[in-house]
Amino acid sequence: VLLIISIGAIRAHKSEDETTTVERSSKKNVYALIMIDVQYCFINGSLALSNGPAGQDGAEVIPVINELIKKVPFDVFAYSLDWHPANHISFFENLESRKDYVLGGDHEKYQMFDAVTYTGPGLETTQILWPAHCIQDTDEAKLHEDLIRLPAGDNVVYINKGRNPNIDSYSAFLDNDKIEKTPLDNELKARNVTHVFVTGLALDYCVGSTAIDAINFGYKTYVIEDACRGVDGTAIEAKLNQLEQDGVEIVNSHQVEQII
Ligand code: VGL
Ligand code: ZN
Repeated sequence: VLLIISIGAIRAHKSEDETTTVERSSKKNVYALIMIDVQYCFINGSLALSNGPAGQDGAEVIPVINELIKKVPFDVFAYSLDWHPANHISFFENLESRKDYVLGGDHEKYQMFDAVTYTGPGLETTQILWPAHCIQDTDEAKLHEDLIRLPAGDNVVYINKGRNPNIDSYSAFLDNDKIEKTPLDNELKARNVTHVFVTGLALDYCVGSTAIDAINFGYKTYVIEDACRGVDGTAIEAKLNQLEQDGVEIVNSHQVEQII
């Protein structure tokens, strides 16, 4: 038995080395640009970043992203849209209808932008109470018209997230409880993507969560800082530092051409 185990161990060792060598010499880098939620709701709509602390102008990411699309030879482009049903759990306006699920009861004490913990059958989540935003098929849920919108196809994917009324989805990969995947990971893996560059809105929520999940799903992950804006304009530096500590590379849009 010992002999068999040790032979197995040697084999495993050997094949591991071989795979590493093969991967190093032949694995091609495939680069994706991910554009998070460049929608009117976050620019001049119901959750406009300009209303946040040290208000930011979400529209400023558009020329930066357009330049990247035009100048940098990305292999794959992914657009996400925050895409909520009207009864979504993240809306402050829906707190009353979900009051039976508020941990500790007492739903009346909560205000817009507070965090509330909901528990109940199939529900266990801490949720910031956002103003109703990005409701499916409304005008403000559209991508901003100035953003270059490539037609969906071989190298272009569109991801609508936050569709489940009972759980939010900051990340374009996974819901906030990390249970249900969107199609993004599979779409990127199907195209052999190895490196992702994350841009868009908002840095401190959907961009950040997408970048962290990208690392967890095995992608070399970059955030292009001048192609992002945040909800809390006072905390951008801190958020970037935190992402860097978590393994994300923070780059400027002008550096991207040298990386690819
Ligand atoms: C977002 C808050 C709520 C975002 C989406 O796109 O960053 N933030 N829903
Ligand atoms: Zn949302």
